[in-house]
Amino acid sequence: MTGTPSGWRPPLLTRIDHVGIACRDLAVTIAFYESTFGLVVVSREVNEEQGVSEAMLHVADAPAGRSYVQLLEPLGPDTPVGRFLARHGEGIHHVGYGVTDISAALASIGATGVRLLDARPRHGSMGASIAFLHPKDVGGVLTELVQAAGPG
Ligand code: V0V
Ligand code: CO
Repeated sequence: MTGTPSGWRPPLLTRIDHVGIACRDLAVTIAFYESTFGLVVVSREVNEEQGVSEAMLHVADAPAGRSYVQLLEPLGPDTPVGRFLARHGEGIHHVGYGVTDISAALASIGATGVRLLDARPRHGSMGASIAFLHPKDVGGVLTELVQAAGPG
């Protein structure tokens, strides 16, 4: 054993995986991020379960994995991002944090009393497993846990 303090445990969150940004027009917003920041789209998907058409733009390679900007256009008004746009307009919708074991992270975080919007992981961008925490229990921030797909 190394000389870590008793009670120390490794952080559940290993990196910022992505910042999710709600927009009205995905193509227009992608073009803005490409031309203004030089970012590159590495994935575009429609996720019916989450009610979004989304794009991932690669930002950096952190030690624990890649990080992205996720641009989100709602598939309709009666979806999480559709309701968010109606209420708040365009802007930051959620923060997605990397975790190494999403089921263990959900169990640990749920035990603290934070409400889990997803008791079990769901299908996320690029084959990741994702789950959301209630923004009212995380200081007003809709928080997503992301376990990236393994190699292959
Ligand atoms: C709503 N609220 C938020 C919020 N959305 N607060 C912070 N950040 C947000 N993004 C607040 C809102 O202002 C209200 O507060 C309250 O929550 C209830 O709002 P609502 O209009 O009733 O909204 P609902 O019915 O959409 O419920 C909100 C939640 C819902 C967060 C429960 O949107 C949800 O389950 N989201 C998780 C799924 C998701 O967002 N999927 C899209 C991304 P006041 O005004 O009452 O105080 S998909 C994705 O990221 C993928 C696929 C990926 O990364 O791979
Ligand atoms: Co996300």
